[in-house]
Amino acid sequence: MLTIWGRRSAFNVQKVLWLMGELGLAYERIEAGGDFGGLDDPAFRTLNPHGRVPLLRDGDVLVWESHAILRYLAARHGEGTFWSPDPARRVAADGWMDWSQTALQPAFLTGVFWGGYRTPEALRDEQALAAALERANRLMRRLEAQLEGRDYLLGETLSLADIPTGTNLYRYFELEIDRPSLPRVEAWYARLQARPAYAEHVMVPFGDLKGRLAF
Ligand SMILES: N[C@@H](CCC(=O)N[C@@H](CS)C(=O)NCC(=O)O)C(=O)O
Repeated sequence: MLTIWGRRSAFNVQKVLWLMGELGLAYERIEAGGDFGGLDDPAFRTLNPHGRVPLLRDGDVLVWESHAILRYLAARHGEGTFWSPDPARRVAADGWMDWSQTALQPAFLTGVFWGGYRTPEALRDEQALAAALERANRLMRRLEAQLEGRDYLLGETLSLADIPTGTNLYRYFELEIDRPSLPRVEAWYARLQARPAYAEHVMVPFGDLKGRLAF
């Protein structure tokens, strides 16, 4: 039995739950983080020394870091769909996953979502927020370019490349922010929204996070 620790409102947890849904995996989810707390408990720290969610347990195997979990689940359960034994086929998704973690997520999730929505108005650095939005919009235009002639980032079917990048879209399109024209990204987002696992695990209202920097 797979066990996943993490609250449903956590962006990094949502990526993993979405993939688990796509793979049709059965699992137990334990609430952790945010108002549920528990991340500093010694018992949790022995499982994940970093005190963060998501955390996955599969028998004796413990996996932390959302992208490590995505790759682990894809390798274990997604051969032929989300995983290929051929490194040359995997690497395209790897690139977008790492780009999402190191470029898009810092610009959008940290810079715009945290810097804007999660920061109380009086504490906001408007200049930094505007710069982050510009950066995020520029990166969204890269996705727009990649989607030319493709339904999903790597072609006709959903792949690991779509999971971390696509998880940004719900918040990106829900926030009241200036966005450039992104018709292909919007069409991609519509395709993702039509997937039951995306609707269930990523389209999670985030009103309880407004103006809250505590976690
Ligand atoms: N790089 C890590 C980041 C993990 C992380 O920071 N998770 C956040 C939730 S998205 C967390 O644990 N926050 C503390 C909390 O929820 O209380 C990953 O991708 O798994």
